[in-house]
Amino acid sequence: MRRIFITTICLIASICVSSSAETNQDRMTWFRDARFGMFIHWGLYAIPAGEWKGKQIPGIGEWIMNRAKIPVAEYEQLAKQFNPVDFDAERWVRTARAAGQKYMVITAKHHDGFAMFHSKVSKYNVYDATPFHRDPIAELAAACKRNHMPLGFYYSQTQDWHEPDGNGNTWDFDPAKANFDKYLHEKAIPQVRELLSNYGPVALIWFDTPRIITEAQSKELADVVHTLQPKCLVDGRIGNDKGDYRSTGDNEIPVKVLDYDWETPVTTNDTWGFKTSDTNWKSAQTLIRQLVDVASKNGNYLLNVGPTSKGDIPKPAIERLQQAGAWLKTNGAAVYGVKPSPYPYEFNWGSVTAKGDRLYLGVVEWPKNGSFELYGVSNRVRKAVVLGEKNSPLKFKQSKTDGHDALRLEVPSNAPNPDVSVIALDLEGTPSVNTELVQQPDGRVTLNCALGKLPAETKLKVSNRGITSGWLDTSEKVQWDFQLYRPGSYQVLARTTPQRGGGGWETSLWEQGNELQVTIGDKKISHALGNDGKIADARNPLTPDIKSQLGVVSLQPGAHHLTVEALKIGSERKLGVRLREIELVPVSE
Ligand code: JFZ
Repeated sequence: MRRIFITTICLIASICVSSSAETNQDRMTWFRDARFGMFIHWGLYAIPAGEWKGKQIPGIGEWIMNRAKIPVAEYEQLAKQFNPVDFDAERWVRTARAAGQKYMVITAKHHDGFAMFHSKVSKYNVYDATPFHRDPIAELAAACKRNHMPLGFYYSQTQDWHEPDGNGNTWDFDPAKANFDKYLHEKAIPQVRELLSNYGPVALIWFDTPRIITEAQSKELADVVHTLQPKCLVDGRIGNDKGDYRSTGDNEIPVKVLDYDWETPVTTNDTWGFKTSDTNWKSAQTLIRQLVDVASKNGNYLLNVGPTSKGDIPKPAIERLQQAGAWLKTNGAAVYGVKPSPYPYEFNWGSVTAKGDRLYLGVVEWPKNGSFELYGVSNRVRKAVVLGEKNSPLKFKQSKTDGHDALRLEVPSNAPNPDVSVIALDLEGTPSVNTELVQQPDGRVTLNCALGKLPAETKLKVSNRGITSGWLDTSEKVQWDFQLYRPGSYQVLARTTPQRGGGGWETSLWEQGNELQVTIGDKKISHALGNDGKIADARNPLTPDIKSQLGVVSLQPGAHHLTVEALKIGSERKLGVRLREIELVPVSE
């Protein structure tokens, strides 16, 4: 009797688990361990590769149909030329594997509406409409299965420039007549069902540009995914907060640890889909540094490649992937399966990750004087080593200087690794660190707006990167508490960030005529924001900040409270104060 009861309970429980009762937490496990994935943007747009009728079309390659306003009837003709004879799914998967990437995501259908899989829902697909007459998604799924590589599909659920009822094509169709719900139910959902029914286990569906999708529609779509494959993840761009995890803006790395699951999609050059003219490749060093930094903030790094119309991943991308793979071979322990940094803020020298009783210090700026210092670790350190170095462990000393924990490591005078050198610290117990904002060993105090306090009634918004927007009113303020350890004179710097323009740094916008006031205890300084130089942001090297000196204050050690306000706000560009950080830099005697 009792046994029957238990069996029944188990049966009910297992039914629940195998349906959509699979919780978000269950689904996320592999994703949290993976940290590094390969994104593939591949479609008909690889044929024009950025050029239409002899003209270079500005912007990202996969948007060419939109940017050049190519009529559906003309764009469709590209299908007849699509014949990627070099396509070899096994080789792509091996490339990803050798790069240390733990999942792959490929465009099953991008905004152009062309399915890169054999779809029964629409003849506008790679199997039926091209001389290739193969299903690359099926081939990739098989290769991924052989190599135990999780595979996900990008699916553009809202924009579809091929369909009158899809969103985005304003040059062929009248948006006022579009019935988006019809498109969603007659093309998007049926195709998503195909993807989840015909290709084995799907790791995730990467929806994008939610735009006009309603909350009910996003939910319906997420439910379709989770009902067909309870383990399949849905990214945040499904819209209306219905994803299992969130995506940042493209190529955007947040300034602090985020307490939810997230991923940043990143281009290796400046385009997603292949574009012949785009040779602006990020260095392998930049990519490796970003990967470690993203992991330290609890995110995943989804690095894109845009294969050619022949089916080849461009050589510069392959080279960078190989370099990332080589770095990860030695240093992967600092990336895979790690927890984010226990510190809420960034370090100027690099990024921290954690696993069990270990802290990994990913050092980008290696000290020149043979000594590396870290404040705030209260555990006893058992051992310190540099990953990949056969030498004896590093010598170190822990002390309580001026009442705070300080760790000093003796390190080689040259960086062991030019990209990121990883110091692994074995601790007694799981890391316990001081999470207050404190003066760093180099004497600086960095106060990012994402870590500051805003007034209760504020119109200010602070972006993921810690940049304020909407600061158009002199009643606004940002405040911080911090600990200073050393008395002295400090230059007060403001770092503001220009608004990105369409064409890189030269076209970025920066407000003139802002004046800030900084109050620390009973000391007040104010200064107009001048352009005192550009400072590169090591994490986001493409968008440097502008540094402005506000004045010098002399401070005693102890707890301090700092308030920044705007006394004047420039009105020319209506950008307000785009403040990222206030920094105190010791004035050398
Ligand atoms: C979208 C697509 O339009 C693009 O073609 C590519 O697939 C990319 C990965 O995603 O573009 C976006 C979407 C969101 C932002 C920027 C570009 N964003 O939030 O900053």
